[in-house]
Amino acid sequence: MSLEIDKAVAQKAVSYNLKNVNDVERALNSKVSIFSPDTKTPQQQKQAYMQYSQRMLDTYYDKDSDGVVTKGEFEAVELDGIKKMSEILGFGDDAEVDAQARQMANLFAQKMDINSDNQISYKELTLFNEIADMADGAQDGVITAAGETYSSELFMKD
Ligand SMILES: [Ca+2]
Ligand SMILES: [Ca+2]
Ligand SMILES: [Ca+2]
Repeated sequence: MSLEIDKAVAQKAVSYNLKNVNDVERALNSKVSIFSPDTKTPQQQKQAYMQYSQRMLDTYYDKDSDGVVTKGEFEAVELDGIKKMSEILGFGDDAEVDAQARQMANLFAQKMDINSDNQISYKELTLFNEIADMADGAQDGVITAAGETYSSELFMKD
């Protein structure tokens, strides 16, 4: 495992522990770099995406640490993030906001589970991260939060 991937995964912590407006700002402006100086060939790049994706799942989504991220675990983490963000930004916490957040997290988890086996695999997250990386115009291992948003919008389209 490269130091770059360790560092990138650690840098994402703020996005999964939102506490105040500063955190939200940092999360929305986040930018990680997952390629090392040795990441050169397309195979090495693929390896970096896969390792980063597996580490992200292990670190932030596998809540019961059983080595598997269920669709439910993924959805719960995403819902928590959406709800915290709307709470901090003052979008309120009424039934409508709550229903929208639930719908969004549910749809995202459903689309992320490409093969519909009720688990989110590193392969599925790898595809997401490859698209997120390319969204800034360069497949250079630099993934921005804006790229992730672009990728999730693409995933959630029919
Ligand atoms: Ca699990
Ligand atoms: Ca799956
Ligand atoms: Ca990029």
